[in-house]
Amino acid sequence: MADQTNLYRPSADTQSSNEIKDRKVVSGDGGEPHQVGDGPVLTTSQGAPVADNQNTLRAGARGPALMEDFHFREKIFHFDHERIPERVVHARGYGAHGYFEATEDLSDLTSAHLFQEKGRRVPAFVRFSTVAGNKGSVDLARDVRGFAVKLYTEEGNWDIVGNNIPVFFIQDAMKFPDLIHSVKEAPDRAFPQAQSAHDNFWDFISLMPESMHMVMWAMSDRAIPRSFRFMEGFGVHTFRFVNAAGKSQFVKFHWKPKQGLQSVIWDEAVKINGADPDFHRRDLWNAIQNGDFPEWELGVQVFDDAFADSFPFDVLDATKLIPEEDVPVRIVGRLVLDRVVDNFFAETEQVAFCTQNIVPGVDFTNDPLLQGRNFSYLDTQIKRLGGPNFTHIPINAPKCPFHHFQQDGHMAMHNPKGRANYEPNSWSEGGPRADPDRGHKSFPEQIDGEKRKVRGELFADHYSQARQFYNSQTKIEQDHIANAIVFELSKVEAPQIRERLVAHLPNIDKDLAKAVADGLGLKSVPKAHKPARTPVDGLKTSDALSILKNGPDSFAGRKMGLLLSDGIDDGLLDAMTKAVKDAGGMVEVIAPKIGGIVTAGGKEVPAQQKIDGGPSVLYDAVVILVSSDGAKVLSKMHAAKTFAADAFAHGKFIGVGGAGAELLKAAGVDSPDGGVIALDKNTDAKDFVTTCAKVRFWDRLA
Ligand code: HDE
Repeated sequence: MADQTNLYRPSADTQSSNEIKDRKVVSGDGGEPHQVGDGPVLTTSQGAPVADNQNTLRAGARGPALMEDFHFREKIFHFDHERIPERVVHARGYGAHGYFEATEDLSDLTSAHLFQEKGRRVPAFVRFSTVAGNKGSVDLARDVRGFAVKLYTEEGNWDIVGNNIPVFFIQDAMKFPDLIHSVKEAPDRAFPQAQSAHDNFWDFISLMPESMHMVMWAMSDRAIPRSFRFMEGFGVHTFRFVNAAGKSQFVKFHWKPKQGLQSVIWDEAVKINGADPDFHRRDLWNAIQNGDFPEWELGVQVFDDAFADSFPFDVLDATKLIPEEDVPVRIVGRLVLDRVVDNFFAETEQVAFCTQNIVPGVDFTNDPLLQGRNFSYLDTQIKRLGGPNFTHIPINAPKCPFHHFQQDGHMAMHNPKGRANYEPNSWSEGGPRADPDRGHKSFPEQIDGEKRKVRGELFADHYSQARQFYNSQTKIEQDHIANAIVFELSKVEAPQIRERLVAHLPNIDKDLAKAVADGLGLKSVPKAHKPARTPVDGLKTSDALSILKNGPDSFAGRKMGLLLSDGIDDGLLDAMTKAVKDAGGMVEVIAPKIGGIVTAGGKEVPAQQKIDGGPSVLYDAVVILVSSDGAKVLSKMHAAKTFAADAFAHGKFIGVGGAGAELLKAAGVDSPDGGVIALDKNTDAKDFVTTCAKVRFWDRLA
């Protein structure tokens, strides 16, 4: 019987810390100098101590290398095999550990062990990702974000493999390879990377009316989140909860960030990708390392067959959502991320999410996308991780007892013990047996149908919810959607593709169609495609769909950039630093030199960024606190002027202390508005930080 106590654990020798330790450097056997120290002895993978890690074994100092050097051969062979195939989608991702706690007893709805009692906690691992880009691509591509959660429950691993958008581009898994081929680099030229702004993607999309709802989301600021911490997650599909009595209800899963929703704007995204391609992963790492643990609430929308039958759309259609106003989201748990990984590859890269990993009390529905995924995820892990034993890798292994008769295969690490590896058997140590009471039972849904390649009738409505989403946005958000479509289609070379896409938009909103047509320089809005099914009229708008209506209520978790020069007032600097920290935010000092600045009072303040490495796009709000000499120096520096000009152009709140106004002027900000706030006295700092909770001075961008 397989046993979970047998997991391979390498010794943890090194810790992530910034501490520097000067080790003694000595010369090798007449060769390169090398370090000795009081740490463990370097060994081969077989555990043999290594004497020299600088020189291969040679016949003579200038002679040929010898094959006999087993240490050299092992080191190089292992290096040669370091890479595994990256994920075919969601290749770029970042993970963290934490826990999930049930805040409600849901035993009336589900027999899931986790929900049998309020307060039950299980370990969790979450991996966030972009979809289209390769592993080394930028974090702020316009893209959907993966939000994959593994809950290590006492009755097995439960994976909720979701996204930050509650609907999907396609309705049937059959179309997934086409969708992904179209968005990834074109096969003949191998570009563009991590972008949807190209002909192939829009060619496919414009021929797939079912994608229109998701396109509205993907063109909204949801696709350029400020941070993983400030985005929602969704299970997307309709699942089932099944209780101990066998009663089933439908359920949709939502993750709601306690931090509030926040996105960047497109011009920021473009610049952040240059300034810090790791913006999102760095953000998550820093927050967790600073003890500012991000938290999400788990919400469920639970509904029965009667609701499903009365809903104007098919609840099995993943291109549709159920508005929160129709079925409220009930908060039933909390997810907290409180630990970064020890090793990126071992954990984040090797974690294998599978939609088919569910636990008793949870079940699938016949959503054709979900059913297809249940095949794909297992299949892809076998390829990616090299065999069926990927469940033996610690990050994937259950943390509850597990016993089965699966055996052998590459890298088998806990094969069944003893003689019995089959069942039934009559050996006294005969191993595990199925338990009809505890085991997972599929909901015995009555199925009756013709075997055909078809979809449900209601799947054919492709525009109603796209319109509902668009109408639920604030004016600013609607403008961003129009601008994003114009941007993307302006990168499309074939005019026919541009027009074919625009011809969908009048079915969503006439003003949107007109704005996009104008933005593209079309003479008129093309004739609308005929909808396959008459759209549903009069759908109510839903505030839950807007980011701006669900923004933060404090500066907690946000980052203030302080642009400083020598000779500034100590009091204001201290007051600002304190105000940001008191609000739960972070400060980063940007200065002309990385060595930092010296205040008027003679205090040395180290910088985290030299001005050209710390543009204002990296911060949620900025303060320009400079002396008049400092303002003169900075006003001649392009990076400093861009810092100020961009902060203004991006609608940021700008605190101005000392001679900061001079830099703003030099940057072309001639008419400061209500979002540019003079910091005359130390007490202004607190008010400024309170104001910054609004994230942007939206009037400037309207
Ligand atoms: Fe995935 N998807 N997907 N997907 N997906 C993968 O599995 C697939 C879909 C999602 O951080 C792959 O391990 C098909 C919807 C996330 O490791 C692969 C279809 C949603 C992740 C795969 C979909 C997702 C993946 C690639 C259409 C949101 C990253 C590597 C039916 C509900 C998980 C891997 C991680 C990854 C297949 C559609 C979310 C190939 C066939 C809808 C978050 O198995």
